[in-house]
Amino acid sequence: MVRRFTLTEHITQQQREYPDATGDFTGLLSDIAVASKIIAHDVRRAGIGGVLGAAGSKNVSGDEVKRLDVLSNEVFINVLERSGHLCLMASEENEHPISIPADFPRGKYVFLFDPLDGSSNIDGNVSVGSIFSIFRRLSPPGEEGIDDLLQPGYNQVCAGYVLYGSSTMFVYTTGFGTHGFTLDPTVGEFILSHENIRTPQKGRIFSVNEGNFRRWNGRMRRFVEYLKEPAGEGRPYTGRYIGSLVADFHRNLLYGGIFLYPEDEVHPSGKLRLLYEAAPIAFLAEQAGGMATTGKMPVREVEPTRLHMKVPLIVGSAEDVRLCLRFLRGEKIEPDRPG
Ligand code: P6P
Repeated sequence: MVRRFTLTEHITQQQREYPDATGDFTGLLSDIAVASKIIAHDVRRAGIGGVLGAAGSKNVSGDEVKRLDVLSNEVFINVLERSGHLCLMASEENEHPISIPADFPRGKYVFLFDPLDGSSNIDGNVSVGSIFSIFRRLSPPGEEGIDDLLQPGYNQVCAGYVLYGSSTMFVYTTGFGTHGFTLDPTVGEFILSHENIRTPQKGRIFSVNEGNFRRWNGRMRRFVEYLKEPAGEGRPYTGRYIGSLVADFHRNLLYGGIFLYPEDEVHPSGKLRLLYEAAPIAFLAEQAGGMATTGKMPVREVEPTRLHMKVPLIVGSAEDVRLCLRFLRGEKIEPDRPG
């Protein structure tokens, strides 16, 4: 019989890297997996569960909220607030930090999440995902607050996403590599399917919403035009854009390539949120051998100033990201010489 390594076993094995571990973190990740399975069940039957369509409101970032956004948000909050591992949470769907109710124990971690990223696609049955980031609290017990949440990406103790795609995948890192698990619905367990993912150093895919082309600065335009030039050695790149960050990122992580959501005239700081989208994605990419930058600095070095602040995101295969940075610095890249 083939040995099937479950997520719980993998987390427990990783816990052994920390001799003084209390099992707190293992419990938290297991609870995140439980919430993910509940959401996967709801997403998979959305069309018949009466949870498609708009919820009739907008979130703090101005995005239209879908019924499944509300449902997924409630699942994460209800499962995790009682876990005893957290002292505070923050969600894309909540303008303010989410406190742990007084009748539940508080723990030493904070949890930031986008409960259902890409949900604008859900009515069209396109893949969506949940993204999360975990920090240790900085404040002493009883004094938790916004400063526990506004931490730079290099402070993350864990980052991950759940991809509700052709299969449901749980991908996470604790700084010991990026690992992928596929949900076996027959037993309700996430099974290790992609151990220690290594993203190709150079890809042939670029993922960007070219509808914004005219809004980009000239250097970004030149970079994307360069990728599209038929020039032998791997160009033109293939354009692949789903419009769902987790789905676009996951494909490029495995195949190689570059994802871009740059700043433009309408999105002066880009569109993606730092704390629960760009920073966790950056951690996962770097742990797989990739790179993630705002175009001016590594994403994980950005010091957050606001809970829902946005940053430009350029992430993926290291050689492709470095080439993009050369264009953004204004270097002249000879057309016939690879970047
Ligand atoms: P656009 C989904 O709304 C999202 O937040 C990300 O998942 C995705 O990468 C991006 O926005 C798509 O934005 O402007 O191309 O539709």
